[in-house]
Amino acid sequence: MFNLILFGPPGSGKGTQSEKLIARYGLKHLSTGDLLRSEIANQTALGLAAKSLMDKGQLVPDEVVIGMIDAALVNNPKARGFLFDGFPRTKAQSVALDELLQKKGAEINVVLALDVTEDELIKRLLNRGLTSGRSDDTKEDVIRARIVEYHNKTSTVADHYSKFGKVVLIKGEGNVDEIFDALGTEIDKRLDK
Ligand code: B4P
Repeated sequence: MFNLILFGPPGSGKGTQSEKLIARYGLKHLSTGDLLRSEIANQTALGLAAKSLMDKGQLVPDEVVIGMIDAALVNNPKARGFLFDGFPRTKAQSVALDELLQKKGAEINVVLALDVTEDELIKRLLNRGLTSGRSDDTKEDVIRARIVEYHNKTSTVADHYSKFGKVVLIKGEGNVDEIFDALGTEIDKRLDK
């Protein structure tokens, strides 16, 4: 199995690059943001509880997203690997993910971290908010709250995987295809091993 975390702040291009990466490498895409938005669209109890947090730019509780990922791993026993997009977002989620993969005799092979300046993140998300219909993309104060959550809680995920030498920083600004090529180069190096 080949398991990849696409890491970075909100708006860094995780969703954009994930679409291209799963098409090239045949990995199963697991985006906790997409899973949560699907719960909201279906108006489940979980979705309604998550929406009030997401609308404020806050993270959803660890046990909720860990449960979703646990179920997704169980439901995809034949996957050749997973691309984790927007997960893990806390130290507890990282530890839980490592344990879930260990049960499958697998591990995270690499964490590709997209590096984008804060001004560019805000510009991209406000721009996406014009068409996405996402309530967390339309207000600048909510976008800033998401970036604060990222610095306070999510950046520790990179520290966790750095200890194992698994984090590679990728320039996340510029042309989408050039960024995709840079990500692909790092994946190919590891797939060849
Ligand atoms: P996510 O759905 O993960 O949303 P995101 O981080 O904002 O999106 P992403 O980073 O994928 O966007 P992209 O850059 O592709 O999370 C939403 C919310 O869900 C969180 O705030 C939280 O409340 C909750 N949540 C999700 N997972 C959770 C977890 N594990 N634990 C707790 N809570 C969780 O796109 C941004 C824009 O940039 C797009 O418009 C795109 O077109 C543009 N763009 C991309 N690349 C570009 C480039 N190179 N140049 C110019 N524009 C570019």
